[in-house]
Amino acid sequence: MFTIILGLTYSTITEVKMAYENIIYEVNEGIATITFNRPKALNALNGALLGELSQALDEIAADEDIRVLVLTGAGDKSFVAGADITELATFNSLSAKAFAEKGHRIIHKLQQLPIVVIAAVNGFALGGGTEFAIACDFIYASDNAKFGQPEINLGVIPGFGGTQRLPRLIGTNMAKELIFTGKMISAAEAHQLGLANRVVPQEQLMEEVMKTAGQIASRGKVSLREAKQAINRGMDVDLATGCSVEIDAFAISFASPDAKEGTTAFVEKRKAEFKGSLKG
Ligand code: CO8
Repeated sequence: MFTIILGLTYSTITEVKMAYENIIYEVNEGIATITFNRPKALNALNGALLGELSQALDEIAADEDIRVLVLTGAGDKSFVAGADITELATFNSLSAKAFAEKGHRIIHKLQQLPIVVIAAVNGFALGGGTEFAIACDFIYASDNAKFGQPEINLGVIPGFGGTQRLPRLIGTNMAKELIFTGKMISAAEAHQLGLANRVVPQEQLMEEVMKTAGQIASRGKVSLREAKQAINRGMDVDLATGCSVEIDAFAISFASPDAKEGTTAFVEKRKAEFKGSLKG
C-alpha cells in the first residue's frame, strides 16, 4: 500500500492511501475518511467498489491510531445512489444472493468496527446508500440529502439490510411505508424520523462532522469501543441481558489506563489525556 502526505482543507496533514480507484481513503489526526468515489454514477456501489471498501475496512480495523471513521460521497449530489443497477440488471437469483451476501458481510464488518463510524450524507442515499448510512453509528446529513429504499421500483427488495435495520431504527410501520412505496424523503423528514441526527447546510457538512469526530477522537478508545458494543449488542437482546452486557462492558473499561487517567484528571482538576489502545 502506497501512501502520500498532503495538506488538505479541514486538516493540517492528511495521509491519502493510494491504491484505490473507487473509494478515497484518507487519515487525518486519527480520523479516517472513506469517500465513495464514482461521482459519474452518483457513487453507485459496484462489485469493485465493495471489494475496495472491504479492504479499507480491514486496514482500519488493524490500525491502532484510527479513532473515528467518516463515510461520505464524492461530489455535491450524492452519498450513494444505491447498488449499481447496470450490474443488478445482469443478476439471476444465484448471483443476487452472492451479491447480497457480499454486501451484508461488508456492512457487518463496518458495524463491528471497534471505533465510531459517522455517515456524512451529502446528497442521495438511496437503496444501498441508506443501508450503508444506517449501519453507521449515526448520520449527519446535508440539507439537500434524500433518503429512500427505491428497490420496489426496480421489482426487487432491499438486499443490504434495509428490511432489518430500518424498522429497528425508525419503527416498523414507517419502514414499511418507505420500502413499499419506494419514495424518497428529505433530510428534514429523515431528521424528524430520527434517521439523521443533524441536518446542516451542505457547505458546512464536513466541518460539522469533523468537529464531532474530533470530540469523539479525543475520548478513550476502550471506553468508546465498550459503549458502542454495549449499545449495539443490547439492542438485539432483552433489557435484562442488555444490562448484564453493560455491567461487563463497564468492568472492561476499567481495565484501560484511560479509566485511571480520566478519573484522576477530574480529581486533579485538569483535562484528561487519553492514550489507551484498544488492547487495554
Ligand atoms: N446505478 C447505476 N448508475 C446510476 C445509479 C445506480 N444506482 N444511480 C444513478 N446512476 C447514474 C445514472 O444512470 C446517470 O448515468 P449517465 O449520466 O451515464 O446517464 C448518472 O448516474 C446520473 O444520474 P441521473 O441522470 O439519473 O441523475 P438525476 O439527478 O436525474 O437522478 C436519481 C438522480 C434520482 C438518484 C436517479 O439517478 C436514480 O433514481 N437512481 C437510481 C436510484 C436507485 O434506484 N437506487 C437503488 C438501487 S438498488 C439497491 O441499492 C439495492 C441494494 C442491495 C442490493 C442487493 C443485491 C441483490
